[in-house]
Amino acid sequence: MKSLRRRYETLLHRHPSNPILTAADWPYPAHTVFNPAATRLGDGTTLLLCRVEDRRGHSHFCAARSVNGIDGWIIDSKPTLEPAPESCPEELWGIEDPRITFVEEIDRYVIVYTAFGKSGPGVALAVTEDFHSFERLGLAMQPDNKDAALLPRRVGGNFALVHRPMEGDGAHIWVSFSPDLRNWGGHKLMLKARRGGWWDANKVGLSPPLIETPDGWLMIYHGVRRTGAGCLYRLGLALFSLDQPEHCITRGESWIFGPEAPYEREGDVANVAFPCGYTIGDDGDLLSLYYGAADTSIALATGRISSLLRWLRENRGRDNGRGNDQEEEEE
Ligand code: BMA
Repeated sequence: MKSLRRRYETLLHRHPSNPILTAADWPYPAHTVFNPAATRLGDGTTLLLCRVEDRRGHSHFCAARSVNGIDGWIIDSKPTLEPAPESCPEELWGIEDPRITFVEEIDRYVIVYTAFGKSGPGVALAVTEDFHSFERLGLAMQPDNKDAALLPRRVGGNFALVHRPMEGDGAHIWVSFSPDLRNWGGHKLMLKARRGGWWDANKVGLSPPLIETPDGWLMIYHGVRRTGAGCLYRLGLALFSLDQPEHCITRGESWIFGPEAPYEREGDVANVAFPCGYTIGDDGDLLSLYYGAADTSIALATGRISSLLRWLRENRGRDNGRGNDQEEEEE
């Protein structure tokens, strides 16, 4: 088993001080902290917007700031953004899994998150300048939908939102467009879950926001494998056209990162590595990926964008985002 695994290339390296943040670090009572959004502020500081779950089972967001993005975190002394069920009933049971995109056009950070209410999880947007005050734009995608993030600029004149509606038993990744971040349409299927025995069969979802590269939009997505012992959340790669993000250029065949470390294997939800954010180093290539480990703590893995793109070129699957339709057609 050991020798087999050694033959796969390691693209994302776990930080030796993982998990870098746990509920024990919190300045107020918290059950678990996980699935953080990430961004670099104007002065280079790393900001994580962490999902904090309390003992009611409800989540809110809390900001943690660090100069090096690894340690020395300064954590807000109280929740940074709390659910507002009186004005937003869709947030009755909490807000979860934020993703941050800085949008130059409006000079603001857009936070896309899961609003969890009586109708199920939906996709909501909020805008902020400073992570102290927030303007909610409301629900962009009605339930059942999650795993969403905004592109940093307009494409073909419109903002673009990547998201994951549930479709019966399956779940595929879609992209939708808006002139004003409030009205969404032009929905296009972006990446289909494969079927059968694949690691990403039946259910896929966007992990952190897309990464803009000269070769295209690089997507890190998760595939959910259902097993007799529960679900396995693993990460794969795909690349999409810069002008037409619904057009998949390349999709990798294998997963590149999955739960292996004890803190990913054990926790409230075992076998989960769930990134919602990254930062990019000053060289434009070093990727620091922040992820929730077992829905319990926050961990960091680093890699190079150039290595992910090279791996994709070397490990491209035959499909172009259509799942394994072609494989089935050929049977
Ligand atoms: C997904 C999301 C994540 C969570 C994961 C594993 O559906 O709800 O918040 O980390 O399941 O439990």
